[in-house]
Amino acid sequence: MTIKIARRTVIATMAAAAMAGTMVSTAYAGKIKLRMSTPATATDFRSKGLENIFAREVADFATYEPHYNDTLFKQGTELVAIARGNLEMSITSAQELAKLIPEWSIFTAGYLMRGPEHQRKVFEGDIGKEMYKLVEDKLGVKLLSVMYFGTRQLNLRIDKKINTPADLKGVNLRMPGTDAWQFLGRALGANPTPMAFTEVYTGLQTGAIDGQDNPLPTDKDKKFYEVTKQIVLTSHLADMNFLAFSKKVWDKLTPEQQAKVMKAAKDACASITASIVKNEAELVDFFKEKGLKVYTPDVDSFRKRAQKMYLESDFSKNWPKGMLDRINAVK
Ligand code: KDO
Repeated sequence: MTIKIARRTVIATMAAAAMAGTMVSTAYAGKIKLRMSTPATATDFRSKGLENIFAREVADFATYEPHYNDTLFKQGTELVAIARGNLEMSITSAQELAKLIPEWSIFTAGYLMRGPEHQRKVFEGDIGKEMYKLVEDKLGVKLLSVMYFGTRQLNLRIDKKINTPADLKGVNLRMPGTDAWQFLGRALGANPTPMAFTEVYTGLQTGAIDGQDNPLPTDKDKKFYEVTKQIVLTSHLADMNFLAFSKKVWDKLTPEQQAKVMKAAKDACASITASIVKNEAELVDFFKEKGLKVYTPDVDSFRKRAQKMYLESDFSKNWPKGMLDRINAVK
């Protein structure tokens, strides 16, 4: 009798377990590990926003494990690592996506995106749905949310007054390593040099480069003001990042867990955007107090040159038909 009950009990338990599906496997398998790799520092607004908000909101079923300063994967290799199942999350960019999906290069064009609100409306609307689907289908990466990263400005260690693109002729401007970034450097009139983000401070300190471009909050967080003399407010790219998530991991989550991950991403990215907007507004005075010259050049001359170069570039041949007008039409 005992044996029979035991067998029936075992069968019933296994059937219940099968019906519960992932609930049982997730429960027994413990928390899902979400490794995130970024070249950014631990003090960067994006890093802090993800730790304080995203990590907390998914904590009942996932362990968020950030790796800063390129210590897990080198800048620009994260998307392939996620696609190969060796990484779960990263903070990616249109420039990195464009390397793998040429249509994305439209979002690397200088003077196109107008700022955080424009970015949010573009990527939370049909354009975002279409462009995110390309990434899911081609890379197995799910972009959870856009975040404003700040507007990129020139930051130089040389004294030369910069008013128009002609003034950047021969200036050795560090730009991140992808083709899209190098093209942006040329579109500004400079001589672009590829260099990893984590090497930029030393490059400025030693004179290996004449300058770099990043949003003001990054210039402060990385203390670039210690080794540079001026900030030229070209405002050449309202920059944005995307919280990238492994589709393989996403597909294993329950619908409730997927909803929590999505909400956690949106909450974190909204907070990061607000922090960067607020911080950016205060930083001109900060850099002037640090002894840097901070001034606005003839921005129109930079805008006109850059937009012409992008429209005539090979990049534009890959832009989805009508997409440029659709992006500009988002108010
Ligand atoms: C940089 O290398 O200058 C850059 O700002 C490029 C961005 O796309 C992004 O990779 C960023 O670095 C890192 O997140 C570090 O801030």
